[in-house]
Amino acid sequence: ADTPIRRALVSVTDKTGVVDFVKALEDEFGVEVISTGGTARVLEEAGVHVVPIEQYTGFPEMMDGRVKTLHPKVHGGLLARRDNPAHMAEAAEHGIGMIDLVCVNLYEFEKTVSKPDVTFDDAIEHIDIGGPSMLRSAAKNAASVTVVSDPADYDEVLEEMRANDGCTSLELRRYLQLKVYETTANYDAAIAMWLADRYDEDFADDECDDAPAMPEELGFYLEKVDDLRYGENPQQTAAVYRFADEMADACSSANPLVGAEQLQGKPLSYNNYLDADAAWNLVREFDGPACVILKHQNPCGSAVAEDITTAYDRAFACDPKSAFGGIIACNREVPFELVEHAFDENGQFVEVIIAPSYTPEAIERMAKRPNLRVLATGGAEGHAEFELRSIDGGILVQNVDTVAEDPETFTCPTERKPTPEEMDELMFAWRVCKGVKSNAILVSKDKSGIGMGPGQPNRVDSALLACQRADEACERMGMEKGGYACASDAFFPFRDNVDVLAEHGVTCIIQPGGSKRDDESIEACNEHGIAMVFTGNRHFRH
Ligand code: 93A
Repeated sequence: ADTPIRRALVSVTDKTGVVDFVKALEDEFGVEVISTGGTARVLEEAGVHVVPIEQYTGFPEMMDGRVKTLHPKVHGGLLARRDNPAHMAEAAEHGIGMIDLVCVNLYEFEKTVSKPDVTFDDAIEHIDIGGPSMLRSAAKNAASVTVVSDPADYDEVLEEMRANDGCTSLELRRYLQLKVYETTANYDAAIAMWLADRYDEDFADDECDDAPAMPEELGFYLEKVDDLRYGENPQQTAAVYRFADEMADACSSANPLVGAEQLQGKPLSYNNYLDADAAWNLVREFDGPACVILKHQNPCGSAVAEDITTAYDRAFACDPKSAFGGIIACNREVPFELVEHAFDENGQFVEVIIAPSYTPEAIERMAKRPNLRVLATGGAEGHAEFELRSIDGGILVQNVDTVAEDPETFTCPTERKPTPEEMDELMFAWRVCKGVKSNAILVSKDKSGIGMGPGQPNRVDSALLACQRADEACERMGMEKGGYACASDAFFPFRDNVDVLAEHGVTCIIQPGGSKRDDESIEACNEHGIAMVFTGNRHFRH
């Protein structure tokens, strides 16, 4: 049968509700309450009398409070099995009284380490040892001991005691027991994660030594190229593999990214690989000299020009802010001037540059930026036949999106037809748009992708973003706003997209067509004097 609670130990950092709780324990149930320094002070100040822990154990709190409750009189009183005569005899022999209730919440470790200027020592001091020890001792003995680790449970404990002559039910004790181990598990996990980060910062070398090893059978198709420092985030281990044999034939292009020669710089990271791949696959689509600057999978700068340095300059001018920390991809040999423009004194920070090749002068100049990763692919031709993506429990395989874009097969349903110059511009926008995450809207002018609206679930938002960026670019470059070409990776479901684009000075549009409401979009174009071209195929990129 349950026995009433006679003695409690209260030691809390979060003092919410503790005064009322202890008052009730003492006044209503005559519980003897033992308490630690700060908690005792708060209670005494509120006029609640408690037994100081040092009086109870006969030991002072010591070592800056590191040792206050770690004592056999505490842990013996919590762990002794009340139904075990030998336990009870040992307790009596050593003068250990039973503690029936523990009310503890812990030093605020997570709150402490979330402060931006936290020191290592300060964090360590906020690792609670005595608190979790008491919680765990009491929870282990939940058959007899009530353990309260959360102020939210004070009322329920009191209510049960009121209803049961000062006892709690086994059901409640078991619930509180479970809650303790969840609490201490989370507490230790937070400590371990924080320490792991600090350890990496202070000691980790560049390689993660436990990068994922592919199952052996896959070794037939895949060869490990390198362990990566980490994956998309530091808590993820990672490696890069290359396709072998027939897989290589199907899933690699003539000039693949994996296998490109790295001329200098730190090893590529996981994200570098992903972004370099997206940039490289986009820039190689163009026949003329083209440059793409890519960030987080999207081309924030893109241009085609008479020479590759001009293409770079224009791509950079599209959005210099976003270009910071980006990936530069070129489809022509990179000359000295391009490097000079990209990396002058106050030049931008670039993660990776990828191109078919570099002139010797360019290579010499880039050596002044030893961290810059420089990749030479040897050429820009070709596409893989298939691409693979992993999903939970399997992989998706599809042909690479390489449909031949033949303007002869395009149609123009609007009253106004695009001029040859507009058609040229539209073809450029259409190509870049293919490299933008869906829903993708790309606004261009003078063969520069100055406005990008990537990855919005709502196409109108993509259109708005793209137009705003384009207007900003014009302002920055002192160009007149408007006169834009616009590409959309998929059809317009409603005319609202056209209206938004028209408002911002788009004069021609290229899109797949094929919506049930194409008529509405066509009508909107006619109202605004916009020339619209239907390609008949779309280029989602998820
Ligand atoms: O420093 S400790 O790890 N050593 C202990 O022996 C100890 N006993 C209780 N921390 C310890 N506590 C913790 O002190 C409790 O978990 C509680 O969070 C806090 C309450 O201290 P005070 O009553 O002095 O405010």
